Amino acid sequence: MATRKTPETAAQARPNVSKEELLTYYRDMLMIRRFEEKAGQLYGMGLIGGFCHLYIGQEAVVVGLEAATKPGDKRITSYRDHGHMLACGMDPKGVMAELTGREGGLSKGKGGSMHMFSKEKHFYGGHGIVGAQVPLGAGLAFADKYLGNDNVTFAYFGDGAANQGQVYETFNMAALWKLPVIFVIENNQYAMGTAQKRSTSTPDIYMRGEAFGIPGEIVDGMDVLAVKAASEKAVAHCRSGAGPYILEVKTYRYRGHSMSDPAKYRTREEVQKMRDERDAIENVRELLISSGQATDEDLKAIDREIKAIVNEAAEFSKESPEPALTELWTDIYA
Ligand SMILES: Cc1ncc(C[n+]2csc(CCOP(=O)(O)OP(=O)(O)O)c2C)c(N)n1
Ligand SMILES: [Mg+2]
Repeated sequence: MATRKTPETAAQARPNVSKEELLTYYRDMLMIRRFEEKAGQLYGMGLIGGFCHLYIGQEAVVVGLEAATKPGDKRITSYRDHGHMLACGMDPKGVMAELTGREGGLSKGKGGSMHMFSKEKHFYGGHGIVGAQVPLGAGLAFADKYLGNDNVTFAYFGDGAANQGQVYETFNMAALWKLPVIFVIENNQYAMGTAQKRSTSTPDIYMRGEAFGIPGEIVDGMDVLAVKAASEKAVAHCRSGAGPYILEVKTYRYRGHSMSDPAKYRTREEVQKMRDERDAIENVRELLISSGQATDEDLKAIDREIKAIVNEAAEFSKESPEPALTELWTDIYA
């Protein structure tokens, strides 16, 4: 097996990360992974219908970004949204029951994988139209600016979505009006079966912000500490009233685009290499163990706790009843 590259450098570069902090990120990333593995199983059993896009491999992106948020901050993303919901504190039972289309789901079983919301946690979807969440995210930031608070909006989108025209219309308005929005490009290198180099004229997408005067940077999305540090910087910029910021987070999805992806556009070896050498959860695990901050047994205990929560969510998502027919014409207009 190939050697890992991140833990040693991460330990050297950031010696002041506390044990508690590292354990929190470990736990939060593992929660997303175990949840998604379970969702994949339920899909295979026919309990989840329609589309289902898993976040496995990308966990460090949302966990690192959420680490710099405060209550009141907002987030909006695409259809690859289960991890974002868990990371902002939405109930795993409600997320899983939405996937199975049940009454106990966060959209009462009427939205499914791609259409879940939480006003309480300021999670504004879950959007199936590629790129559509980007202008909506700017709108959320506009509202906060108008109200005069210091909240920040995180608008997540993919490398494929970054080629949508509406993204650049949004960049222009966000820069013009100095909106407190962080544009997070989750560059997982593929848009369905299309590799970034086949679809995108430049290797680094964040540079497109320059045309609008929006600063930005590249972030290693397989290193949760690097993501957190970049998030803090971007948040400080936005809260200060300086306008939008772009974070292009380089990441990788281990599973197919959705559950129905034959994955013929890349080799098994490519995926295995990322898992072996760069996995974000494994990196934090090794950092905790090599620095003597946790034992293998401590981390196994965390895994058992998480599996119990996820199993409970799965049971709930099977037992919760299907929505009543009368629910068909409710929740249509706010
Ligand atoms: C406007 C629009 N065009 C096409 C599609 C079909 N489609 C769904 S996902 C996707 C790829 C998007 O890739 P990316 O933005 O990189 O996000 P990722 O799936 O990698 O997270 C496409 C083309 C769509 N849903 N909406
Ligand atoms: Mg992509």
